Amino acid sequence: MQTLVQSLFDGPLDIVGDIHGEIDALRNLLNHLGYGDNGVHPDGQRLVFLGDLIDRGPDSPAVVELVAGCVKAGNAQCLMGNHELNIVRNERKHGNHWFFGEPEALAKGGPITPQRLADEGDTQRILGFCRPLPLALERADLRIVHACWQPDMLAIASRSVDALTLYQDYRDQIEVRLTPSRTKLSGWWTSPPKSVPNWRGRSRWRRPRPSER
Ligand SMILES: [Mn+2]
Repeated sequence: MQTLVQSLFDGPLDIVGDIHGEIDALRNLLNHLGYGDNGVHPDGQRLVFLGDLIDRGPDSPAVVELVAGCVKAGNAQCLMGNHELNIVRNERKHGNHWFFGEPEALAKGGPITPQRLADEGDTQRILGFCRPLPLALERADLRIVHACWQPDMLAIASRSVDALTLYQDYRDQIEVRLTPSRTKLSGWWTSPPKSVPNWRGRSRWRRPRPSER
């Protein structure tokens, strides 16, 4: 069974970060890099998308359709970003109202880019593509993740098969730690233990070991 940490393609890669609904920029980029339909490259190199395909830009459904076509053809791999996780969680955030078929409200600085709104068919196709996306890809010489390679978390992801379930499990644990009545754990969040070496340089947070709880 495929877990949330999967094998990265061998061979030469082009790695593409946050597209955020900018379909024209994506088409131009793939054309510039020599990719044809469904991500076929004459030299056999392949694409890795880092996630955050959607939101903010004008046409998120078209970006997902293009990337999904490349993945289905075996010419690309794609990670889940936090924006994909938001829609998998059915969570409205600024920039993703298109997914719920609604125009975006005015942003702080004025209207945002007009966005193509998803219809029911788009919604099902997009969820079908996004929900099973892996959180990380690795091979002997390269590891790829959307945001942060946090070894403890990646070890857990490598034993998990569903990002939504993993998120909910960890959300519950975080809630427990943030609840003042459960002070045994919650104190860790406001003052990380001094015994953690290089606390600021390592990562934003990590789970306390049992000895630190
Ligand atoms: Mn992101």
